[in-house]
This record gives sequence, C-alpha cells and structure tokens, in this order.
Amino acid sequence: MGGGGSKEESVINPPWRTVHWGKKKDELDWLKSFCPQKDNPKRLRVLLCGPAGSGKSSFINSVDSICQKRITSPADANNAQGADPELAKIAGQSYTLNYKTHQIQKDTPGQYYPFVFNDVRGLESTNGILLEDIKLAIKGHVMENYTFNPETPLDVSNDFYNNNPTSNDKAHILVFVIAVDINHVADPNMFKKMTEIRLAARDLGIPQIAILTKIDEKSCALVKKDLKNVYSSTYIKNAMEKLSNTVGFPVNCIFPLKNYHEEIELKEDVDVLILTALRKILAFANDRVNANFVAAANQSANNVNRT
Ligand SMILES: Nc1nc2c(ncn2[C@@H]2O[C@H](COP(=O)(O)OP(=O)(O)OP(=O)(O)O)[C@@H](O)[C@H]2O)c(=O)[nH]1
Ligand SMILES: [Mg+2]
Repeated sequence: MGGGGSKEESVINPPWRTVHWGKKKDELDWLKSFCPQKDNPKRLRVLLCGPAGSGKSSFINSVDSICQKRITSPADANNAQGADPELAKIAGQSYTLNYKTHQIQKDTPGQYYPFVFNDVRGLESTNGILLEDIKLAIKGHVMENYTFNPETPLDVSNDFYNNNPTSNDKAHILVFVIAVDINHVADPNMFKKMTEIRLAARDLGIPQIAILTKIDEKSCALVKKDLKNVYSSTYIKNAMEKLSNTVGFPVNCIFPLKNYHEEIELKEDVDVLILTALRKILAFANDRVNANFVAAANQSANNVNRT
C-alpha cells in the first residue's frame, strides 16, 4: 500500500512509534485481568471486516495461539494462491462465508476471555459481503452460522435474523483487517466500500480500528528481516498514511502487525505487536460501552427530573 517497498527504502531513525519489545508478559497480564467495566454486556464483541484474504481468520488464530501458548487454528484461514485449481478458481474471493463467533479459552476448558471475535465474509467488490449485512451484524441481528448472500441482505423473515438482539449480540468495535499491500491489488471500489462501512459504523456509534497485516511479506524487506523495524520502515509508514488519507482512519488507530501463518512456534516480537493492537481494540470498545452507559444513565436521570 505504501511507496513500493524498494530495497533502498529509507530508514526512520529513531522509530516513530514506541513498542515495548520484551514486555509480552505485561501485555498478557493486562489481558488476563481485563474485564468490561460494566456488566452489560458481559463480553465485548469484536467484528472483523476487510478484503478477502487480508488475514481476518488468521488474526483470530493468532490471538488464540498467543492465549493458548501454542499455534492453534480455530478459524479456517486459506491460501487462495495455492496450486489447487479449485482454490485458484476462488482466488480473490472470500474463503470464510459464514457469520461465526470465536471465543478464546482462558486457563482451563470452559473458561473464556470476556471478548469474542466475529469472522465474516470478505469485502471483495463482486460477491463480497454487503454493507447492509455489516450493519445488521453490528446491530446484532445476524445469527450464528448464517451464510452471507452477496446478492441480497439478510431479511427479517429469514430464520437467521435475530429480532431481539441483546447488548451481548451487538458488536462493540469494528476492526478493519487490511493487508499492507492493498493499494497494489485493490480496485478503487474497495476503498469506497470501506469508507461506506466506516461511515455506517460511525452512525451506529461503534468505534473502529484498522490492523495492517502481512508486514512480513517481501515488499517490506526491512521488516521481513526484523519485525522490530516496523516503525523504522517508510514503506509501512506510507501505507498507514495512505490508508488514513483514503479511508479516513486517524493514524493512531492503525496498527501494523504480522499474523501467524507459517510458524509452528510462537515468537515474542510477533506476539507483542498483536497484543498491543488487541489491547487498543479492547480498550476502545470498553471506553465506548462505558460512555454509552453514562449517557443512558444521565438521560434517564433527566427524564425522572422532568416528571
Ligand atoms: N505473510 C503473511 N501471510 C498472512 C498474514 N496473515 C494472513 N496471511 C496469509 O494470508 C492468507 C489469507 O489469510 P486468511 O486469514 O484466510 O484471510 P481472510 O481475511 O480470513 O480471508 P477470507 O476468509 O477469504 O476473506 C493465508 O494464506 C494466510 O496464511 C500475515 O500477517 N503475513
Ligand atoms: Mg477468513
């Protein structure tokens, strides 16, 4: 997405954003002690969206891997560049087709962290998830295992339409998952679609964050060499600024990271970037829930005073 990632990439020194490399334990301790301040909702729902193949399912797998302290794969990720002709046929189209909630196990089986991820179909311009369906998912109307139809949105008469969503069914934050090189592969409709979703999420009152995946790919030679170079890379910085200028995310709401996709063991630097992004995601969601709670309490106090 940035300036091409040439080998002569200029290096930003010192790095323009601070990362506490080596503080994985602190981040994990924070995560373990995290719970939404208000008991309503009981758990925060993180809705992921983004172009097909951007790494949405891999992000869920990566967070789960870190929490289980081993590489796991609860969400089906897919390499659509594979040699299999059947897979090649669907290259550029989403592998994940259903609405699926992923809980993350904490300590022992049956115990879970107080947040869940929702994986959805990708945003490709043909056959992608519809804006209307994303709005319905934010509002909690989409039931588990619904297969998104790229032709028509979920209808109120459908068995998978939840007529009475509770605060637990609603999404509390929308996370855009975008591969760092999107500018080279996406058509302008993709940016338009992302902007429309962003505006819809604003109108529905939920915060948004973007994560930029695949920073380890060959276009970012500096970062491929060492993940710690992430904030020294002009390629990554340009990509973040471009995403900010095209879709509108403030740069401080964009988090570059690398998902687990080929490793069989965890790596501390990979974990730190993912945990840093996750902490922001949960903190932003929690802040908004609290702000809404206070606003609702003030509103009902005003109503009482008026009567
Ligand atoms: N190098 C690299 N590859 C990644 C990264 N994240 C995901 N991948 C790979 O990208 C491909 C697509 O990843 P998925 O997680 O299936 O992407 P998705 O957004 O869920 O895709 P759909 O379900 O098709 O919309 C897989 O081959 C992953 O292994 C990353 O950070 N770096
Ligand atoms: Mg997927």
